[in-house]
Amino acid sequence: MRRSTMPLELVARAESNRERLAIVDPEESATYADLLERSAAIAAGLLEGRSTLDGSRVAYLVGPGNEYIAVLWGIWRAGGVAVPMALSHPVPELTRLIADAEPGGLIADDAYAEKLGAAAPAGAEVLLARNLRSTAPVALPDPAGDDPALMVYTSGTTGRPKGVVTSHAQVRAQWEALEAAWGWHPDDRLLHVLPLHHVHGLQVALGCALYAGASCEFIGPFDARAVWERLSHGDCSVFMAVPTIYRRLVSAWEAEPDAHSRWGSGLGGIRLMTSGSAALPVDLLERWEAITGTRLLERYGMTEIGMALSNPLDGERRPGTVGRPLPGVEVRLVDERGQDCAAGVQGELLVRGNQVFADYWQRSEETQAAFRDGWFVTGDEAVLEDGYYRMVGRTSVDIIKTGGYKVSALEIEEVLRQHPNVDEVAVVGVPDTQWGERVCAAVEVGVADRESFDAESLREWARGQLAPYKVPKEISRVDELPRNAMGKVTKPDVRKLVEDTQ
Ligand code: MLC
Ligand code: AMP
Repeated sequence: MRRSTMPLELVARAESNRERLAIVDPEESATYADLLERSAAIAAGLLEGRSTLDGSRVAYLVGPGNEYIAVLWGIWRAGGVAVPMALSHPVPELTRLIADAEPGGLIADDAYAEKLGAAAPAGAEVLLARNLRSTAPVALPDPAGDDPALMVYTSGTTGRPKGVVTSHAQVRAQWEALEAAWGWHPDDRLLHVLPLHHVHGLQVALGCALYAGASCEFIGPFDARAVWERLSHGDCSVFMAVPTIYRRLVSAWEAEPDAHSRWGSGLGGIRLMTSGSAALPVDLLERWEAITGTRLLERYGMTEIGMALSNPLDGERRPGTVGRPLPGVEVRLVDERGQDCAAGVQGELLVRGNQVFADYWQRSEETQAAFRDGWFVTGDEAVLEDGYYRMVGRTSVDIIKTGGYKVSALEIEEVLRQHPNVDEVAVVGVPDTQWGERVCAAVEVGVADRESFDAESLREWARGQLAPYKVPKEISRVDELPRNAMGKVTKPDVRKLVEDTQ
């Protein structure tokens, strides 16, 4: 028997907030009533007379704003699995993801229809969001809690990105943990600046705001001055970003002393500013506090688990740490033998709880390998100090975090190897003040091509194949990559070599 846990509690809550403002976007704002009406019409349009999409995946490429949410909710309300695609991805990368996801439907807004069409398999139709309207009301299905809701692609250590499938109950558990911990309230207004194809922008920011009945405002692609101007109005209460964005906001502040009194005047309305997706350097936390009077709340999470650890809303936010487990989350630190670590001893972080994902799409072996005795193995290293967790690194050198995006060195290598002049390549992350880590590559090219090798034209080629944040910022040509006795490329040596040549 299907277990009903009212996964679309989101819809029930929206019903009770009908008149409240849900979305503010540069085109058109929407109340919860508007979102309910639009999403029901989209669901009906997707169903085309069927009773449910029954877990079929629907990939969508839609810019931030109220149409995005209507599409997301419409997919859920039709019983489908929402698969957000990245606006910044070039066609070849979208093509690879769509081929992997095998979606039963594709939706785009007017601005992105051509791009999605170019990435779609031959004969597949791209539905235009604005055309998905049904005039006649239809009965919508009631997905069970265990039914899949969301599939977000994230780079794993195993080359190509994997689809992380999360059920309705897990998605809801992720919102509820943060609602309880961070005091989300219908009177909140979130200023939203993050991409919507990853959990930070989608689940932690947008999802929680709407679950709580709050308002979420989009102001276009991230622009530091525009954010300061918007914050200066004093009516935004919550802001969430990655450290690179805070670094940029600090730079914009420092570059414009004449704007300080105006920009600073609206900060009194802010009750919460959070940082995550990458380590927040203590100097940045301190600089931010000196400018704004607000101490950033740093938290830790991952696509597969939602948010796991957080500094407190009230109480001490300790610089350089990610706090304690969120409500409903259990964590452990284990050594290489799988034994629990004592306080003060670094180990790998394992996580368990209702918000942990269901599986990697069509990768049962990788799903199995990701869990140990029911605990999800994060690949992140941490240490517990005086009751607070501090992140200390990752178990794999092939996972890089750049500007808050997780990228797989192996995936980038696989793509660069397809260039005709590249014989072999090694990709590494190099510490960087702006990006946290910067993606760099060392390439071996054939003897005949060495003289004519041009790193910039290789980067240009890579831009056509890979998401912009995966394109190496620097590419160094080497005669031979460093290898160990077994012939395996040694990444720490590559990193040193790349740093030395810059
Ligand atoms: C853009 N570029 C990046 C980059 N973002 N390069 C490396 N890393 C990034 N993150 C490229 C651009 O394509 C461009 O390349 C050059 O860098 C400068 O671009 P820009 O215009 O200055 O960058 P911008 O578009 O403004 O983007 C910067 C940013 C963005 C910080 C706003 O990266 C961003 O929104 N990051 C947030 C990512 C995020 O939400 N992660 C959450 C994952 S979920 P060129 O070659 O054209 O010069 C997760 C779980 C959790 O991690 O715990 O939250
Ligand atoms: P993603 O796979 O894109 O969801 O990224 C998740 C990864 O981001 C985690 O595995 C961590 O490596 C990293 N991460 C998230 N938050 C933090 C944080 N506060 N400090 C350090 N690393 C973080």
